[in-house]
Order: sequence, then C-alpha cells, then structure tokens
Amino acid sequence: MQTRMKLGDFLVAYLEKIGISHLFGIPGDLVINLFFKFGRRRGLKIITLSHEPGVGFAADGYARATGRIGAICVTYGAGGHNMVNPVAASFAERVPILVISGGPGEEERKLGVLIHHQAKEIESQYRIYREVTCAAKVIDDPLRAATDIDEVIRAIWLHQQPGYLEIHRDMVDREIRVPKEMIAWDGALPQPQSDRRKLDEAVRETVERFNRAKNPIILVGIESYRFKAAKEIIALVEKTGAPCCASVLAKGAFPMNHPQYLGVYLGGISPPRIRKRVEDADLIVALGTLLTDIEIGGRAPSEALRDRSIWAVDNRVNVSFHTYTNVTLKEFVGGLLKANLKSRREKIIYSDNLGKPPAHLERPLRVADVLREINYFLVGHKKMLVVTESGDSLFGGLDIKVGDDGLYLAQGFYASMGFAVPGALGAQIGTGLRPLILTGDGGFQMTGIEIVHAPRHGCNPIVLLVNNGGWGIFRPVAKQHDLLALPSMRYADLGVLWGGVGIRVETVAELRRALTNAAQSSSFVIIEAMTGYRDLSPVSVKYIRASAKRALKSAQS
Ligand SMILES: Cc1ncc(C[n+]2csc(CCOP(=O)(O)OP(=O)(O)O)c2C)c(N)n1
Ligand SMILES: [Mg+2]
Repeated sequence: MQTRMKLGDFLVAYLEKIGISHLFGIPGDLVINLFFKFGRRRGLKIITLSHEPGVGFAADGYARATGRIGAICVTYGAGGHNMVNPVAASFAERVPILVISGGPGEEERKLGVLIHHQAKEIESQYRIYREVTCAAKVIDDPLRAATDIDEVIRAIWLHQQPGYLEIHRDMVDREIRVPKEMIAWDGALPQPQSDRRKLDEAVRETVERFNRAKNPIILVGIESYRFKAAKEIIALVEKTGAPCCASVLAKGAFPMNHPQYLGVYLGGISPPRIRKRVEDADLIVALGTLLTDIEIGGRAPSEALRDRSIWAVDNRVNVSFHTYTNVTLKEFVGGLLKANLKSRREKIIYSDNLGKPPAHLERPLRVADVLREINYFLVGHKKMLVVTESGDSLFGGLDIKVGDDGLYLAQGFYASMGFAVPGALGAQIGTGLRPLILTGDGGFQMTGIEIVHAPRHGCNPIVLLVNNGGWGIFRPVAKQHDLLALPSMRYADLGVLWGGVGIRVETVAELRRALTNAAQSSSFVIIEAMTGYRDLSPVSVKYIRASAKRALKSAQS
C-alpha cells in the first residue's frame, strides 16, 4: 500500500492485507476493469460459475466453512440483483460476505438516458442492498474512499454479516489517498468488545443461577461458530458436565460424537428424550442461539422459557428478565470458564429420529434408509463435508451424524433452495474437504448444474439426489398434487454427460455400493436415489403433522 493509489489497486491490496485469497464472481461491462484487477498475476484466485445465485451461495459456503470473509464481484443491475437472495440468506444466518458491484460512470449518468442494467434509479441497487447488509456504501469520493471501504469491511467482521461496496467504473482508476495508519496496519480485523462491568455482572449472575440449578442444559447456537467461540463452549460443557443440544441452524457447531451431546433440539418435535430433557431442565443456557421459529420448534418463546433461561446472543445476555447489553458471546463464555462453576454427572444418550436399520438390504429405498446409509458411510469416511439442501433433505439432514474431522453445513433457517451444490463447491475450495451433498430433485434443478465447474476448481462432490419427481415435502398437505410435480430428468445420466460419474439406485444395497464406489472416484458423482412418491424423512413427517395440527387449532379458535 502507498499514500496515493488507484482505487482498484487499493481495494486489491486491502483484500490481500486482510488475508482474502479467493474472489467469487461473474464479470460484466460495468465492472470488467475492476474484475480483471482482482485476477492479476499473484492476485486473488478468481472462482467463476454460471449464474450469480450460484456464485453467491459458493461465497457463502466458503465463508461458513472457513470462518473467513467470502468476497464476491458482480456487475451492476443484472448481476447485482441476481445476487440478492444468497446475500439475504447470508445476512439472516450471520455469514460474513463482501459484495463488490460495478456501476455506470459519471459521464454515462449525465447522458440523461436510462443506462443498460438500470432498474428504477441508479441508486436502486444500493438501496436494495442496504436492506440485506450490515453496511453498504457507494464509493464516490476519492478523499474518503479508503476509509469508506475500511468501515464496510470492519462492519462485516464485527457483525458477521454481509457488506456492500458499489464502485462505478469511472472510479476504478481514480487516484485516492490512503491514510498512513492503514499502510502501517497489520491487517487484523477487530473483534467485538464487551463492556467489562456488564460482562462481569452477567457472568456473576449466571454462575449463581447455574450453581443453584438442579438439572441445567446447554443449547448451542450458530453464533458460537461464527464468533469462533466453539472451542470455549466445548470446554464449558465439559467443565459443567451438563448435557448439550445444538439448535437446527447450529448443527455441526458442536461435535456430534461428544459424550455430552444429546442431538438437535427442535422444540416439540425433538426426539422424545431430547424434548423431555429440555422440558425438565430448570435452567437453559443458550449460547449464540437466534430466536427463530425453526430454532425453537415453531412456537413463540413462552414466558416460562424466559423465566428459566439465560440467553446470550447479539452481543447481549438475558438472564431471565434482566438484559446485559454489550456482552460478547466469546467473552461471556470465557468469563464462565474462569468462574467457579459446579460440575455434575449425568448419563447422556445421543438421540436421532431414525428407527432400527432394515433387516435385509435388497429392498426398495426409503428416505430413512438414505439417512442411515449416509451415517454408515460416514463412519468409514471421516473427512467429509456434509451439505444439505432446503426441502426434505434439510429436515432429514438433522439425523446425519458427522465425525469430528468433518463438517456439516445447511441453511437451517433462511432455507433457500439452490444453496447446496454451489455452497458445497465454495466450502471445498476453502477447506479441501470433499462434500457429500444431500438434495432433492427440486433443489438440484435450481443450481445443480453448477457442478459442471467442479473439475475446473479442483472439486469433486458426491451428490446424493433423492428423486421423488417433485416438491415432495408439500405432498402431505397439498390437495393439488399436479402443482408439485417436476419434469423428470435423468440425473445419473446427466452426471455422466457433464463429465462426472452417475449412478441410479433403487435399493438399500445399491445405495451402499454406490457410496463406496463414489468414495473411490476422483471426479464428482451424482447418485440418483429413487424413493417413493409419498415417502419423507422422519423429521419432515413430524414437522408437517405438527404444523397441520397448529393450522387446525387456529382455524377452530
Ligand atoms: C428459493 C426457494 N424457493 C422456494 C422454496 C419453498 N420450498 C421449500 S422446500 C420446496 C420443495 C423441495 O423440493 P425438492 O428439492 O425436490 O425436495 P423434496 O422435499 O421433494 O425432497 C420448496 C419449493 C424455497 N425454500 N426456496
Ligand atoms: Mg423432490
């Protein structure tokens, strides 16, 4: 970095300084100069895919899996607007993403005509992004450019949410001033800080409540992973001896083989043992859990829950009805670790929703078999990155058990279809772990074709595609089934046509063999698993029954 630099060169230097090595994107004329600056020799590694939603999900998957910022570069309008849904998902699920968009230059803006890719006003895209980011700026002042960029990127890191920079094409080569402190800076982005007095008191009150409780339980949420407090939380769970559940969105944030891990808590439709243990608890310590309908099982949080819970999220701690603001999760857990906490012993048994395995394997495949076979496969293949798609696979995925050397990713709350395949590519690019993707046919039809890019980027995911001929998860509640049907595609054949391996399976034994073969193949693989028209995962069945019951109740009241 130097005191005077071209804006585009400064941005590249800044991203390199904070350790960004990859940039996901698709160019267009309004961003082309900037895009090629990023890709210069010894610059960032550019990852292109076919469609912006795929690019956005890939950057998000990269960020989720690595804990680093996922950087994106798109063109203005057609590109930027195409990217809104993945970025909204990153916002909702606290994923740090930087979106850089091009834009029309000043001369063009003065022409007095509409400019290609423009929707309503030139500022429209910026206004849209303000809604789905924690910080957004159009960089139009050479004197402020360096600090504006710095502010957006620091906000991304502090909030673990997306940020937006719009750089119009005439700005890219404009000379800007770089403050001296920025040149001397080592590139480390700041972490959120607690107010010491509030932190100490929140810890003191929590310890008191915890030591008084007879049967406390710890609920781990997604912020534990995003704010890099997972290690401290494991240590805390071990120190207290208390049982621990993950929320839906946080599945994978706590090691699934840990002896104190009960499984995923999903409110009233949790496995009976988990449900009972949470209901019996006289204290719930929720660490980084967002309060969402999915996270707590489709019900509004009752006063009773608040009464017996300590909830640390969003830089605050609620001890029942007291709120301590400016207390970060990491420092709160750190404080508890240093405190005098009572330790207890309890027999803890992991629960899922899968029944006993089938007696013989030569029988038609059911979704529950797919899940059991994935678990069987993962016992022998520990370094896998499991990614599940929205739809039945998202609920089914809650019963998958990944070993400590693997990873588990899903959009457990925002739940956009189309995440799994590109998200897995980004995650493999960032971690090197081979993905095992569980998806439905509907989800795959949205972005699955991005798998053709896998070889170019050194990726080789195994896609397990549950083919039920449509949007199956809605069949139990829909009267018009024709509206849920999808044209059939021969997915296994597509795998071969696209340059990978394709295997179609109809029985449990065939799936077991297909997974073994897929593990031996070095290219990407599509396993097309044929399941029954009405068959769904055990969790989806419970979820749909529960929501039908709720709908009936509200219709009667
Ligand atoms: C982008 C997006 N559009 C629509 C939905 C609503 N939706 C949720 S699940 C689903 C159907 C999933 O079908 P498929 O992928 O085949 O999975 P299945 O349930 O059949 O196993 C739809 C349309 C969504 N979650 N995301
Ligand atoms: Mg389907």
